[in-house]
Amino acid sequence: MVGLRISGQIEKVNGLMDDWKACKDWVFPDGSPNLTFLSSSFGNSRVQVADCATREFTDQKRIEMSVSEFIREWPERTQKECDSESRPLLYLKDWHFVKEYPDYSAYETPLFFCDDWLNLYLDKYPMHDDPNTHHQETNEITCSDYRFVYMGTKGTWTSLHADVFRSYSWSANVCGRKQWYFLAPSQSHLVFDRNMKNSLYSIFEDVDEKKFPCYKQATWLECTQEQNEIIFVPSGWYHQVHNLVDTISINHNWFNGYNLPYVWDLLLRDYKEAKEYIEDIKDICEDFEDLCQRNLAANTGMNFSDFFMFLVRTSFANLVQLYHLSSSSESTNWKSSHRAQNIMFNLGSVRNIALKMESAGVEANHDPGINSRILLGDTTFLELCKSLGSAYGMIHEQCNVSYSSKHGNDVKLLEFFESACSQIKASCPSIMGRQTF
Ligand SMILES: O=C(O)CCC(=O)C(=O)O
Repeated sequence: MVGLRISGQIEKVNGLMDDWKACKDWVFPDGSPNLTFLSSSFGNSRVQVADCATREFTDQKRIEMSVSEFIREWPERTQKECDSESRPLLYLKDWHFVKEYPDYSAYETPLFFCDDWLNLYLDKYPMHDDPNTHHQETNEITCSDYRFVYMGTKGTWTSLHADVFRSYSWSANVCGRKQWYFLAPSQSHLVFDRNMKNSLYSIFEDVDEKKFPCYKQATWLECTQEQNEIIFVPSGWYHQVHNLVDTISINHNWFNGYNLPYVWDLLLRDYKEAKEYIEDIKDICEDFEDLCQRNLAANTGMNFSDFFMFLVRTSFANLVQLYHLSSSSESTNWKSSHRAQNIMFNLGSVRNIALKMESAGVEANHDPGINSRILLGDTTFLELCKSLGSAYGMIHEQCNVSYSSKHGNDVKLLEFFESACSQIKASCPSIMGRQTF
C-alpha cells in the first residue's frame, strides 16, 4: 500500500441482485455464507482451488478438490484467533456453476451485461476444436463458459491481471466484501518490466524498481465492494482483488461488438509473441505457422481460425436478427429502432475487425471457410440465433421474433444472406473471400 497513488469516483446502480436465489439460499441473514446449504446441495462438484500463498509462474498454484472438501476446512481457515500467517489461504475460483446446475437458476444476468457473444457462443460451440486433442479433454477446456462462482475466506485474493481475451467482466458479491485496485489501460505499461514481457504479480509485494522502473508513476483506482453490489470491469483494466471478509461472488467475462477490437488486438499481440518465442526452430519445423497457431490456442484460448469462425457465426447470427426485424416490421423506419441500430453497429464492428485481420496479413490459410447455406440449415446455428434474439429482445424490451425450424429453406432469408455476403466479400475480399454460398 505504501507509495500507491489512489484516485477515482464510484457510480452506483441499486437493486440488480434483489431477486437472486443465490442471495437467499447461500447466505444467512447476518451476511455469513450458508456453508451447510452449499455443501449439501453442491458438495460433489469438482472445483479449482487457488492456494493464495503460493505463486506458480504468473498465477497462484491451483489444486482440484470437491466443494464439500473445500467447505469442510472453511471454519478452520476463517477462525479469527488463528495466526493469520499460518492460516492456509484457499480460494475456490472459476467454478462453472451455471453449466453444472442449469436448472437451479441461482441468479439472472443483469440486463446491462446480457449482450454477451462469448457465453452465448460457448453454449453452442467449442471455442477451439483441435482434431489432435482427445475429445473429452477438448470438451473440458474449450466448451466451457466464462460464468463463475468464487468463494474464499477473509484474506484470499486474486493477483494483478487484465481479464482473459481482454473481455469485460462483472462481479457480484452474494455475501462478503472485496477491495479492488484498478489501473486504466493507458497506464498498463507501467506495471510491466523493462522488456515489456512480464507484469507485476502483486501491488503489495516489494517492487524491485530496477525491474519495474515505471511502477511508481501508476495511479490506482481503489474501491470497496459490499454485499449485494456488482462491479463492472471494463476491457483492458489491470486489477487486483482482496476478500476483506469471507466472501462468495459470481462473475462473468464477456465480449460483444463494443469491445471486440480489444480481443483482436490481444490475439495479434499474443500471436506475435508466440511466433517470436519459437523463431529459432523455424528452419527445422515442418509447419511453423501451424505450430504458432497451436501454441496461440494453448496460451490464449483460441487461435486465428477459432476467432474467425466465431466472427463468421456471430455476424451471421446478427444478420439473421436483422432479417427477422426487417421482415416482421410493418413500418419502413424499422432501421431507426434501437435494436436495428445495435445490430448494424455489431455488423460494422465485425467488418472493422475483418479489415484489421486482413491488413495484418491473416489469410485464407487460417480460414476453413463456411458455406452459408449449410450454416443456415444447421440446428446449432439456429439455436445460437434464438439465444442472441432473446438477449436482444430483453435488452431492447421487445417481444422475441419467432424462428422457423425450416430456417435453411427460407428463400427470402437465403436471398438476404446472399446479398449481405456479396457486400461483405466486396469490402474484405481476402479474409471473407472463401465464404461460399
Ligand atoms: O474476485 C476475485 O477474486 C477476482 C475477480 C476478477 O478478477 C474479475 O472478476 O475479473
